[in-house]
Amino acid sequence: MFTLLRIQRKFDIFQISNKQKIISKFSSYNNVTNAEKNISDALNNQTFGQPVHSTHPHIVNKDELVPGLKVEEFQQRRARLLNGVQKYAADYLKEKCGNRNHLIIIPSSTKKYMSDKIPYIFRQNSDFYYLSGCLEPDTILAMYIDETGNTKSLMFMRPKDKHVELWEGPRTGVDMAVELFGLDEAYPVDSYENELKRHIEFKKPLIWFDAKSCELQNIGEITKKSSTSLFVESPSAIIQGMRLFKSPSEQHLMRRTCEIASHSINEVMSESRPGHSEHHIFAMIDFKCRMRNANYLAYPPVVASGNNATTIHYINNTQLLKSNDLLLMDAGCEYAGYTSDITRTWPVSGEFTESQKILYDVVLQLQKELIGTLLNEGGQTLDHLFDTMCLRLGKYLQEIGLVPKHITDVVGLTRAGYQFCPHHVSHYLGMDVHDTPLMPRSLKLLPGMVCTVEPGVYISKHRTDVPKEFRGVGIRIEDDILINSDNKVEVLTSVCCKEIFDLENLQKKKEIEK
Ligand SMILES: [Mn+2]
Repeated sequence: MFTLLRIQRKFDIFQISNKQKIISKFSSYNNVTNAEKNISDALNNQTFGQPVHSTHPHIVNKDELVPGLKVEEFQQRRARLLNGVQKYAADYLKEKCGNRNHLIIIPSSTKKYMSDKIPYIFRQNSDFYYLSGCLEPDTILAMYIDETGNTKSLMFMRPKDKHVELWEGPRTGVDMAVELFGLDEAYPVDSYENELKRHIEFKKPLIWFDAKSCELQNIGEITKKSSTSLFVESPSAIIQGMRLFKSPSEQHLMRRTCEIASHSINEVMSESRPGHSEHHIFAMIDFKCRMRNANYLAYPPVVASGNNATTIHYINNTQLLKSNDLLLMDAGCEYAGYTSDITRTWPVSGEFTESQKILYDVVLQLQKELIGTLLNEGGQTLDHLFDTMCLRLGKYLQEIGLVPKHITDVVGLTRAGYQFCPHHVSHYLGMDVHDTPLMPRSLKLLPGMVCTVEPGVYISKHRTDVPKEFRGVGIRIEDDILINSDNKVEVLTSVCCKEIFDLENLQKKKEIEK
């Protein structure tokens, strides 16, 4: 209870600071012409540790730091966060900690290896990327605000190293970091301990650091060791409170990642045939998303045919597709740090059987109703939407004879519905697939929020309490939804087919094209 209250307060703090007009106190990037000149000069003999406009004009536009986002947006985020922690401390931590100086420390991800020197694809820590725009591993962002409201952002970078760069590719280095990321100062990562000690001695700040999520082991230890005499608080809930609301540029990126996955899934549905393996379908969706410039799939996709679809997290993807089966695919991609998350279920043969059609129609009607309920009674929060789903699913399944007629009360029908769909109907979506998990699903939906709507029905082949023709079937339909600036429900994945007529036509159309 106590933790929840703290998270709620950290969320509220942002709501208040969000309404204030925060004036950026950063000065080092004001002289844009100078900065641009320096960057372009530097490019003659050096490159950066991530795509920038000069080296990758096909990825990053002229005025952007990373695809879709300008450096000013990152500066504003840092300023809002600093104001947020100061306000939170003034309201709730006064008695425990009288200090008005705050230091926020956000480490990046580190590289991970599958075996000796063989790396996994690197993925940046979302909080770190959200606040810095930096795509390099083993880097630290530190932000500071004092009692008079003076702020500073600095980063500890991996230094340039000719030998290592020969193997691993270029690093941005210390010298270019200030201008590229719009910081006040930059230091080599080796000097972190000394700089931290100096700052702590001089300012005695309240430290905002989340040791649990810190992947950089030595940085975690140094930070803990250096701050033993100080009050340490996690900044995660405040940052997630910010990330929960997507800015206009983020909304644009969400639209893009959802479009990429939607078009790709339409193609996969039209090209899948009996005899393919689930593994082939995985390869197809991966290929099609990347060909549309997604970085990679956002998660290992579920490609589950027939009874496999009743295992909710089935990712083995090893079975062959059989003619009379349904195929459930839960797949999404990551584009410029933003993810999509879609599920479609379609008939392998291109035609639903009668019983499949009946069950699919229940899930489809329910899913469309739930989307229509968002922002209204029964759909004002994700938890409300879940209750609505369970009750209606219970009722609709009763209508087709899968739930006993004698159950008539709300609790009984809700429980019956839940037995057929034992997962939540929605989660927040953004830079992470299960985005901002510290944010409760009991928050009222507001403009800028993105979530999924994903009811399902799962009936194992071993169940004996439903008619035989409905056994061994898993169906889920999942779309991604934005509450847009007009406070309207915008379905970001609306181009992805889900009507029975369209699904049955996709394969036929593909045959005619040949
Ligand atoms: Mn989902």
